[in-house]
Amino acid sequence: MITTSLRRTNAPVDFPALLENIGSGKATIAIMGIGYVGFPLALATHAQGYNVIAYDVDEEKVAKLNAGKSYLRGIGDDKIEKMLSAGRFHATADASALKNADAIVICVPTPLTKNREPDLRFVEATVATIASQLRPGQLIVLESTTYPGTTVERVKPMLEETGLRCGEDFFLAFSPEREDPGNGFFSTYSIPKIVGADDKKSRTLALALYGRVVFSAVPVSSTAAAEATKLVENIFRSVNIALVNEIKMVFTAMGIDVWEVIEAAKTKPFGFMPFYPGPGVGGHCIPVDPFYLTWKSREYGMPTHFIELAGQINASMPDYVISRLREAMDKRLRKGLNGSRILLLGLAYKKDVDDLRESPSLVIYEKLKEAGAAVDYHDPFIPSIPHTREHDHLAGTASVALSAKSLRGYDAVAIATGHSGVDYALVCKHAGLIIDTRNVMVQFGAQPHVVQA
Ligand code: SAJ
Repeated sequence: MITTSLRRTNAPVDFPALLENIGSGKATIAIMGIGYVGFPLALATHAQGYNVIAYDVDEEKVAKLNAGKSYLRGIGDDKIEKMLSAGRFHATADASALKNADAIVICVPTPLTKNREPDLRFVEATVATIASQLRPGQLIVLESTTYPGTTVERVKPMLEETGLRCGEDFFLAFSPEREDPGNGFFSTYSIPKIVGADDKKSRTLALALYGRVVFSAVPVSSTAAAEATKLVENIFRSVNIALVNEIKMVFTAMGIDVWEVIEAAKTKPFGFMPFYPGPGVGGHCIPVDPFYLTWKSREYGMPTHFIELAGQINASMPDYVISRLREAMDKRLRKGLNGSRILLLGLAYKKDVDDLRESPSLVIYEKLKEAGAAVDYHDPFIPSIPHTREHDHLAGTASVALSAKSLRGYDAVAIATGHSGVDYALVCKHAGLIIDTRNVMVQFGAQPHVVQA
């Protein structure tokens, strides 16, 4: 650890040179956390000519990157090989490499603790690593989704403990990630990027970086405004998904097809945005991010009714799906769940991704087993269940193949994720009872053995 006195040099930072370096693409950019956010960002910064240091604590990821091997669906080995052959790219787990970076971008997870409170341990560990190497003339950007105030209250003090001053010796900004895994339409480059900083120099440098890496860098007045923007984006989704889930339950009780109603409402050319009911809400963002604001708002004595109610409704959907399954089996098969055989179609948290994080399908899977059902799953994107924090005892369970014979062997098939590429005609033809949470079966017209859930 360089002592504070040594770290501070009296020579002022050559700000114009740093700005020119970053703005022209000649700079070295370190990206910390090479996951679903950091990996695309490394590609996007490299594509703009920067020298990219891909830092990750996972030595296996580092070795794969340096060997030109991808570990993320949607990013082929060829993309890494292209970076390696162009040079200007190196992966490392060695923090001392950070000293060579003109800008360091933090892309590590921000989950919730078991008590559903912000868990900033990955951010804090990463900032501590940066602080151990921080030198004058570096821009630090936090991209991880977090509550308003994190950059100023948690990140900045840790970096200023080195004796270096924010806005003078080093520079600090917040720019929320907007990666949407599996979205084939928008790329890192084509998604506008919010950029917030709390001093002019930091904002100028951060805008110079993102202004080159993405097609539109959108400045906001502070890091808190940038942190808040990302939360609003995802709270908006969580609340609207919960609303449509509640409406689904009401209309189902009324014998109205909520999917037909949404399609009809979509014909309104203004003032309406469709959301669709489902078996619950998964992923690394929507079930998590809103509660970062709930937690912070308590500090101001402000309630967050919508956020908490939306979370409750969305979290209750697996139980609703199972109640609809029970009802249908009771009425049609005169059978309970105990001792039944159920096939769960789709384990991933959303269509056409291989990501299980917070997936409601796993909750449904566990609850069906607790009810005494024998449960199999079929998911073309998940050949076998990987290790997960909450459902680790399911790790290694394999996806079963679909066949006329196998389908006929189940008391019911529950469609939880509407992946493309599944033979739904085979399912429709051979499954005795289908519980459809994604309206996938609508393509076959009204089917007496299909129950919306
Ligand atoms: N869901 C519904 N009904 C809907 C939309 C989603 O039940 O109408 C469910 C999905 O099945 C999934 C969960 O909600 O289980 C989350 O879905 P999502 O479409 O929000 O997908 P995410 O979690 O990948 O969200 C990301 C977010 N991106 C970032 O945070 C950078 C979100 O802001 C994006 O808007 C979203 O992708 C997107 O639009 O795809």
